[in-house]
Amino acid sequence: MTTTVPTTPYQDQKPGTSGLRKKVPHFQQPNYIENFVQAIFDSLTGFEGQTLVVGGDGRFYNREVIQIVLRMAAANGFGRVLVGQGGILSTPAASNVIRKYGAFGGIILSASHNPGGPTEDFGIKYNTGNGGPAPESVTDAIYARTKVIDAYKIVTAPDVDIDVIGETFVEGMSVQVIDSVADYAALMETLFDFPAIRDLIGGGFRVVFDAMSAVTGPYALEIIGRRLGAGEDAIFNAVPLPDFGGHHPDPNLVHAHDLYQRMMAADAPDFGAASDGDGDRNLIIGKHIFVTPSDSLAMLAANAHLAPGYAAGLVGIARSMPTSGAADRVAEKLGIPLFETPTGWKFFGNLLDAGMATICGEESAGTGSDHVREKDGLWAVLLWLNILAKRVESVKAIAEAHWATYGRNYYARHDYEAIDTAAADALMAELRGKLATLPGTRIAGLEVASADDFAYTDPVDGSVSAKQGVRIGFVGGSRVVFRLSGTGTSGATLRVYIERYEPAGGDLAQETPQALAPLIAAAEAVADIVRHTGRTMPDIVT
Ligand code: G16
Repeated sequence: MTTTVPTTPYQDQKPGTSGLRKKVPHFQQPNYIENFVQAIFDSLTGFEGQTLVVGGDGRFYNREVIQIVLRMAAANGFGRVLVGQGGILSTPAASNVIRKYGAFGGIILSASHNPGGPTEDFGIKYNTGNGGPAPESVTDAIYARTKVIDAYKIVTAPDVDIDVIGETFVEGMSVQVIDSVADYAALMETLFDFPAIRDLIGGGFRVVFDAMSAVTGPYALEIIGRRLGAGEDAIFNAVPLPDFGGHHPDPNLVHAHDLYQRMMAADAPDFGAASDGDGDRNLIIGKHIFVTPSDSLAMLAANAHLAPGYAAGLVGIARSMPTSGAADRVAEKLGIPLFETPTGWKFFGNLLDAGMATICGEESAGTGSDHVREKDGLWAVLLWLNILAKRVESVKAIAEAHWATYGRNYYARHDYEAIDTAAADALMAELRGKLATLPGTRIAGLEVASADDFAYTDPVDGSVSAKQGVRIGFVGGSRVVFRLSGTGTSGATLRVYIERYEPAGGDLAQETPQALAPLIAAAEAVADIVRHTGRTMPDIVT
């Protein structure tokens, strides 16, 4: 039986960089989930009788919310829902399921790399029929609806057993619980040379993967552990836990420190990797060398033709604005376009759909391609392994050869987390206020060549996204970029992106902190971070 339940709106349900993310207790307020889900459905048309995909990264509250979504999808008229077994679907796997089964869209329950648990983070994101995050036009419509919503629709029905593969019905709507891994693993086999990777690993090449007690465990066990023969012992923290074992499932050098230590040890394996809460991010560490996400994008693009799925070459490369310019040089050499988009994977969707870009990447540890419409952590790992299998060189040798050809973009991101929102806004406002006067002046000894607030005009639909980050470029090609994160859940997070280009033939073997020291000083001088935030050090350096 369908009931229309009166509700009152919340004013804070504005989706951020990637969906609505809040603390679990916030989501547990009366009707908070129901309002948002109904606002999603109210913003869509034509889904009656269609298929919805639902899954998440297994974090705390995932199962409860799935049951609510099932009852509301039935009440709103969907014909079928595909649910990952146990409620598990990595974000790229969900994107694949949406595309493969021609679904109308999908609801992905994740707060990505943010911690999980009863007092930690939860998130809801809507993806459209192309498998990608809803564009701003849709998220804006959802937000507008949340502010005035006065009722939601739900059926009365018992919980569906989402642990058993098979079909059940909720008030006439089919619910199919599907294997979380099978479709994704099959897709990966079409893209990469599995026999070559198997031979590499069989020949003694040692691979380790840290699933960080998050969603990629089952995927990595099946693909890397079994199909590629690395064995189950090669996968650490392989069981998805609702609280990620109390850890922060963010594959960076701080939160994947154990992996880093292991890869720097004398007897390190040849290749180490990790993924995040929902499986869309990646960390790549070769024996004794960390590969920055920006470099990884460039190196993957330069070598992608070695994988069967990309043997025909790339049509274009896209990167988010704060991502380093390393990929630009690869695009230039390949004679293909390079697109610079705002932060947020959703901005790649149009380029991928229009066949204008094949590979995309972001400094925030996201890389992916046109195989789905999300960034894809395991995809990046497998492409690296495919390249390693074909080049039969170490990660370090590949990286050094790359820099020798293209030059090196020394790069770091400094995050100042949970700072006072008003202080962060003031810092950005002050910066914006002086942009026009900066070119031609010197900051901490460096001459400013350009200063602006990045605005993007989508080349496909002409939509404009303004105020996407302050960029200050220096003579010689170095730059610092400032923006506030759109994914944090406590106060504001200031991100400072620092990049210095060293051409081929220059000093390519410096330590990154030393290479960037003058720029770090310039960032402080121009933004007055200490004065605004009271912080003398970033919380995280990646
Ligand atoms: C999301 C987005 C990414 C973005 C990242 C960081 O990733 O999908 O495009 O780069 O957030 O965004 P921000 O700098 O605004 O915090 P994820 O992995 O959290 O879904």
